[in-house]
Amino acid sequence: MMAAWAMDRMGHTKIADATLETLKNHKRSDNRLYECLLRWMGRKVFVPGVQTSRSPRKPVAGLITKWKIIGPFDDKTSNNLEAFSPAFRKDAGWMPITKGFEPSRIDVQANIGEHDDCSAFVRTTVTSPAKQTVTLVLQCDDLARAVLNGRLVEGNRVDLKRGENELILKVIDHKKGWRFTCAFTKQGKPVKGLSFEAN
Ligand SMILES: [Ca+2]
Repeated sequence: MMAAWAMDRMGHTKIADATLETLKNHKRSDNRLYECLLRWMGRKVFVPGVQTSRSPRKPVAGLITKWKIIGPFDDKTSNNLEAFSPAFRKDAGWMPITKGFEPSRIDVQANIGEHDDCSAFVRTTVTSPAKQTVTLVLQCDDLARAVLNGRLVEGNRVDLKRGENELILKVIDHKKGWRFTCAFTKQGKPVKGLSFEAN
């Protein structure tokens, strides 16, 4: 497994893929490590023995994909601004999200590794052409809470101001999978004219 990872790191993608393919059918003692490896390498996750016949998730139109991330943190609280304090630290080491993009969500573990009972923060700058009230679509495995322009969001109706808006999410994982979905909609459709920047 580590050889595949090393090959991938060195840019030998084809050799890494071939090694992963042989590992796929190999009788391994640690499927969880294999799954973790696939995530780290930004590959599609194949987990032997796990039911995969579930219907695929519908793509989310307007899914926001420009994010920076910090984490993991031990804290899983989200009921007040205090719970977001690591995201407001001047020395927070924000990193761009570069992996784990799915049509309906973003895999946190593809970016910061596999962890349980923890949280991470993601942030994006939303530029709106006008002041407007929109719907925040926010889903997470397992929990998420949003802070928009320094205020904790209650419910799913939010006011965007004209120009730049700072959106920070706390995405919380209890066990195993750790993914989130975030979009702005109006009458069920992506809000027109919004742009997003990870900065
Ligand atoms: Ca989970």
